[in-house]
Amino acid sequence: FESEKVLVIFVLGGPGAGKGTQCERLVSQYGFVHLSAGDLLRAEQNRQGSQYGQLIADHIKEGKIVPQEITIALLRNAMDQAVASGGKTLAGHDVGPEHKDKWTGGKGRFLIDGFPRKMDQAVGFDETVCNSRFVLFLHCSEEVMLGRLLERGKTSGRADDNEESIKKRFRTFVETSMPVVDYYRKQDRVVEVDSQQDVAKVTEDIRKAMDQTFA
Ligand code: UP5
Ligand code: MG
Repeated sequence: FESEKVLVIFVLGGPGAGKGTQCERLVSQYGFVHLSAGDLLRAEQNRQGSQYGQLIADHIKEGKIVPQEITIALLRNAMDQAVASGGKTLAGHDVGPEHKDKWTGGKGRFLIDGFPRKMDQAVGFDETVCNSRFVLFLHCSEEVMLGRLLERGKTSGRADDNEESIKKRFRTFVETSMPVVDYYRKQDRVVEVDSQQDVAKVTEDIRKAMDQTFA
């Protein structure tokens, strides 16, 4: 796809801040395709014949960042697929008829959730895929995120929703991912929303920021 025709918004925030939840609530209104880097990695981990399965599993359990080449290739592939099919994803999502005009002639718009979370990924994506329009940063305390993730861990089946892995994810977030947010802040490209509020209020705050972009 041609990078100038594609709009990308990065959605960042700590583990359990609510990135996935909020992205799901925004897709239908604005005609986005939502791509979660973590979901793409988990799908690749489970894909028959993947040469990266074990490496991805080990990184996720330890809360470490998978080498950027793997994640960027998965994102690019998913973006290619969505643009080529006019807004459909391999995972079966379709933007729906009311948004088809945003997905014709090679155009497309994406919410990319949980990426970039290390400086080399931010630079690599900018250089090889495209620039993001802005960065939505969901702010939440560790205490609240821990409570959410332990609760979700009762049913999620995620290998990293246990106290030990969660603590490691928090450390990686502070040490490795916050510098990325600060890098975008210095460029004045960050919109910050308090994601400790209830789900609907967070969505409402995000919509205000979105409506300025799409006005
Ligand atoms: N919940 C959500 N919002 C709420 C609210 N306002 N009030 C009350 N409850 C709320 O939400 C988490 C839980 O909280 C849910 O139960 C939800 O109902 C509730 P969710 O929307 O899932 O939060 P999210 O921010 O998406 O949390 P997630 O656990 O997915 O965040 P992570 O960033 O930890 O996970 P991700 O899947 O992005 O990455 C996992 C791992 O993959 C990383 O640790 C890393 O090892 C690897 N990775 C890479 O290596 N490279 C990448 O580029 C990306 C990932
Ligand atoms: Mg998520």
